[in-house]
Amino acid sequence: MMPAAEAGFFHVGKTVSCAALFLLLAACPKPAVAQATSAPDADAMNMAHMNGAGGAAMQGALGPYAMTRDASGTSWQPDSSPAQGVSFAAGDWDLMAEGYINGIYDVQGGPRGANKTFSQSMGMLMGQRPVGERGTWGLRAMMSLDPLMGANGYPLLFATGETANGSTPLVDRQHPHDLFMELATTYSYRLTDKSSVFVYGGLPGEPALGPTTFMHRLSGMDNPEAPITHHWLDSTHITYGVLTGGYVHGQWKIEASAFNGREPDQYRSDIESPKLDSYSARLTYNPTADWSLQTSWGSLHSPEQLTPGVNEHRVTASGTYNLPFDDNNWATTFAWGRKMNDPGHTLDGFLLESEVVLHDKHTFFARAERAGEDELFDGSPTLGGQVLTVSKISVGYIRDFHVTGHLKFGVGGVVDRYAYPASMDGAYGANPTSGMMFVRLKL
Ligand SMILES: [Cu+2]
Repeated sequence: MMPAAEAGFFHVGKTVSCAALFLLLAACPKPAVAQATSAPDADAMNMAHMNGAGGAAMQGALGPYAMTRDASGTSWQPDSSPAQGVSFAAGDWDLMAEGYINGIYDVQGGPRGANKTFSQSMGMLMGQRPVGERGTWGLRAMMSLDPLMGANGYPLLFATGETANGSTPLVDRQHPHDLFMELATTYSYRLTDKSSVFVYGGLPGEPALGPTTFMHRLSGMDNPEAPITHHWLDSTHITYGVLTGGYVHGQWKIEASAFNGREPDQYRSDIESPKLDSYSARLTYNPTADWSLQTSWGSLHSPEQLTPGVNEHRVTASGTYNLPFDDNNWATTFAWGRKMNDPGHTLDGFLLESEVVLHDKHTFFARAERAGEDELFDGSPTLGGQVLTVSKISVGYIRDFHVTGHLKFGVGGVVDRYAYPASMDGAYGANPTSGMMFVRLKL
């Protein structure tokens, strides 16, 4: 197999200087989209739907498959997913940068709602290079300026999990993400033209548990609201200490992780000391270029710092379907997560989300969720400790304008409606409507 860097990826040597800052990257000249000069292991990669710049002959970070399959942590998405961000080469390294910054006005309705103006962001730089005949070494850094929004995050009805001050839980609020969301490295070793073994280590990193995390899922990444099922599905995406090992064979991947079960604390700008006290395993199958399916199981030691005596077992299953058509892309994810608190309740969460991007200008997105919650009324004599089933539906739209070759400026909005038991009307009102208006810059 030809080293990936020579295999038709575009070479823009001088862009090395652009690598550090994604805003600088936006100003870089748009690299020409090169045709693949050869297709190593073409039979092993499903080339049917390859679209997007640079992906055509690139191998994935974890094995001999199309690079477009790689998503957050060691998770997979459909091979037909469009390449994100900006790709370029520097020496033996193939690099990719992506990011966005949202400026948001948030209005959550009803008596428990609140308003807030804040910004939310993510910037990511990934690189990989061949090592010897069969090895691939990868590095990944992902950061966020979310800590600037304040330790108590932003108002989001029915979102629970983590803490702002170390003493009270965040309820009806989404926690900010940490400054360092992922600092990780991978090494994969190709056994045959179809199979490989790999290791992944991160501080912080994402263990093999759940679907691709929401800010990287094509079906939901443009919705500025975190899913209220985040802590049922993908809340482990920032974990201070992760070691994963896995095996890839064709369309299949099996992997297991040891990781720190504790969620990040309220200090969002530090790097917490690693621990490996929790375990997970995940089986992923991409049956066609347009599908990615996973099921996973995890045992989390003491995830919540406010209830350290409670452990959690989690099972998830999800499927993502991606359909590129003309210069458009439509992605849909269904996911189920079951939290089994020990001691405590067994709680199910369901998510269905979909997003279609038309001509890189119009983004329509929607998300429906349903979750059994027991943290909304902590300490209440009537509803405290009960499992209450809450449903939420969100619909939104973004209009993007191209600023430079890689940078888009967008204006968007999202509206939310809910359903919940009438016993909650006193706290949440009979019929609240929430929403966000936002502007964004996106690579
Ligand atoms: Cu999160």
